[in-house]
Amino acid sequence: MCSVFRLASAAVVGSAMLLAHGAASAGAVSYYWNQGPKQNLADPAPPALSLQMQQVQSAFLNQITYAGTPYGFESGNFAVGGSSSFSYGSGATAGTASITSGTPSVVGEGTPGLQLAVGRYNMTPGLIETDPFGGPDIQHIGHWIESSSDFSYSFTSPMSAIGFFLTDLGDFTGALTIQLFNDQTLVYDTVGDTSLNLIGGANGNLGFLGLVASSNFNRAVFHISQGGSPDTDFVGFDSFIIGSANGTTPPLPEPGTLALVGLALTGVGLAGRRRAAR
Ligand SMILES: [Ca+2]
Ligand SMILES: [Ca+2]
Repeated sequence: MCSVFRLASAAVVGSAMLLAHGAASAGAVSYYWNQGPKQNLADPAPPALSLQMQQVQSAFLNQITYAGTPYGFESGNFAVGGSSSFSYGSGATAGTASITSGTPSVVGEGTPGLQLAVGRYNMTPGLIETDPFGGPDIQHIGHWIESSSDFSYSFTSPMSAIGFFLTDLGDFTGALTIQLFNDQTLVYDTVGDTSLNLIGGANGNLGFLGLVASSNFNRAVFHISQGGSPDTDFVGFDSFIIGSANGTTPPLPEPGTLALVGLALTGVGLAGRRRAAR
């Protein structure tokens, strides 16, 4: 009932405002935008973000608290073919995100046979090529994770917000759905989120998805279905943000508030009847 109230009021403001403010659904508020293909796939630098992309990302970031910078698989142990695990948070919220099912791999510059033109690419800004000859450098630049099949991240410290860039979604009719769990309890499922249009597009398209859940989760399941042949539609993921809802989302109506509204309506009705009686 509460989410119905949210959706009813949000529908009034129009789709553009919906995007900028996030769209409410059972379990989470979702923020998604896809700005279409990267124009120059041979350029290792991340593409400029469109205004709408920036607005959607900012709207998500405004609702959450997170520590550190987005996790972009560049430093530490994120060599090509290496670990996809990363640490997040600080203090009491510090934790580790680890792959607990599936096999997304860290790829990027230095991946044998991989051409940038396949459509997935790094979204970590500010990286500088240190190889003076411009050749592949395995250790330092331009990494992301990608997969064409399901995988899961588990979080040692439960959190309530997750955001990341998506590249090359749906150019071969693949589709992505995401489920957030707290242990075995389903917190949120993109499948039931009618406010979320998680579409991809042409080769090299760039999306950003942010989810602010209404309760904590400790596992995120990424389900990639293949519309065509198996393993044809790979999806890239980069710049993960793991955080907590900061409580500035508009509060849902409390039962007490609804009761007061009910009383007020009853009062109006009584007044109307009294006037009619005169
Ligand atoms: Ca990266
Ligand atoms: Ca793809």
